[in-house]
Amino acid sequence: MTSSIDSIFALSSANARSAIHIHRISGINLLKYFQGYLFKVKSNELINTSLINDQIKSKPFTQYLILKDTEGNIIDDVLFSYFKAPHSYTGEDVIEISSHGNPLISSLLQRLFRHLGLRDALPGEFTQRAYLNSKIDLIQAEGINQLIHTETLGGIQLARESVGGELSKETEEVKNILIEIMAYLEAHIDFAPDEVGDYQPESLLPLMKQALNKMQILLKSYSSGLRAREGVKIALVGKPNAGKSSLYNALLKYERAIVTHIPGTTRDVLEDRLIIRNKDFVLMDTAGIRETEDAVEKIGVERSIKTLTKADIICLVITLENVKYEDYHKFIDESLSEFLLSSEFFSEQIILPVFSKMDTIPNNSLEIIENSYSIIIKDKKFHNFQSILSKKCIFCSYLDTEILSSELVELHDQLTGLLGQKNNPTLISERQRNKIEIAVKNLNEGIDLIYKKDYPEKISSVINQGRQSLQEVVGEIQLDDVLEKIFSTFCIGK
Ligand SMILES: Nc1nc2c(ncn2[C@@H]2O[C@H](COP(=O)(O)OP(=O)(O)OP(=O)(O)O)[C@@H](O)[C@H]2O)c(=O)[nH]1
Ligand SMILES: [Mg+2]
Repeated sequence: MTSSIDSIFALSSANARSAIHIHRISGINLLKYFQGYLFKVKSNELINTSLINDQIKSKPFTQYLILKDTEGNIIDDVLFSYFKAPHSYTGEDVIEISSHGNPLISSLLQRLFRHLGLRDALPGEFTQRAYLNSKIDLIQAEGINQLIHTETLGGIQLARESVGGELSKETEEVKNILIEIMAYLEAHIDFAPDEVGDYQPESLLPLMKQALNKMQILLKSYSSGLRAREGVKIALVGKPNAGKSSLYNALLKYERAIVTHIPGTTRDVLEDRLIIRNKDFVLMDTAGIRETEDAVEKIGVERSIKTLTKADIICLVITLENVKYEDYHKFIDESLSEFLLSSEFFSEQIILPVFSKMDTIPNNSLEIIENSYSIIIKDKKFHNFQSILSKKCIFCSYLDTEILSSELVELHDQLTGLLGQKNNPTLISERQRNKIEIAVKNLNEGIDLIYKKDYPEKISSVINQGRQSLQEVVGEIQLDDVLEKIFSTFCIGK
């Protein structure tokens, strides 16, 4: 089936000078448009397009051909591919023409397409047609869009999984559970107990809890997915001169931040992408936190504190460079207290103490520091931070960040869960999350109604609302404006 009446075209590759340009066309009976314009390369023999149409079935037709304009002048020699409906991306007839990548050639081709009666495609219109022709569902469409736009390796992995249909399958499973619940309720609304058994709504609770559990796992996957997609955010914070900017540069492997021996060097928050062992991070360097009368530094300190709220991992950089051996314990205790107890901005961040400039302190002090740290964090005053404060501390210097890198990779895995693995579907859009949240709310309401021994009609109606919301996740949406909003974020030609 097809919902479209006109045939569309677009340049699907970037319109820049390049080796090739790919033009895509989708519509009905497409080959007839090209009758009279396609010729064999060597013999210049006219191609009979109706013959191609008769010959091919599910496999695409691809041939190196000459394409001419309305006056019989050669536009270009092209790779001409024809995918016959429904065996194509959109489910309609699709033609893909690979020409030489000169914008001038492409404009000549587009002039011909318009002359033939084809229309310029809107952004995302090919994928929209694929969706309308049931080639993909809405989750897969969103996955395709993210596959193109994501800037991280994690994002690619998640998008690919979405296109693969794992999330669609999981959503469908939950939806089927809700349908099973509704079937039970509806049966007891319509039929007498001697026909369908006694009405025992409590027997539905295990099913409802199973559905709820599945949806809660999905909701959780959204924030882990977001981190994998956008990069886990690391903030380097601490006192002035602790060595934050030096670590920033060492991790990025180039001199990005200014480093001097003067406390208060960094004023602004710096932010860069960082990839360690194929894991995406966003690394942030901040101004050293201290009381200051300097107006500029003050703003820097305020920004540092703000950055903390955005971070997933806070590396609290501490140096024992100028601390006497016997004062280590006291200094670590004070540093942690000062940072943790005076702030109200921690919620779910992981706080990782990083002892810097380790080349300046004796090698044999590592164990002492480790021991002191593990004793200090057990103190009652840090009770509220037990779940976010790392159990181990990290040692590094600007010469050696290996242990820090390994720990960051481990925390990345922890924060992003087991994303990207089979059977572990992840929500990839705010829209999907919103729909699942509504379904969770409906289901909780249904459970409440069962406990209150409310009418089956009312319970069924609430569960039905949840089912509808799940249906909208995969895309059984009637609202055109919602669809338009989704597809308008796509590229032209996709
Ligand atoms: N020996 C040694 N010196 C270091 C190390 N890291 C930083 N330093 C020195 O310590 C001083 C301060 O380093 P920065 O990286 O600017 O410290 P910061 O924490 O960014 O300081 P502010 O921006 O002022 O908050 C500089 O003179 C660095 O060369 C290290 O690992 N070993
Ligand atoms: Mg600095």
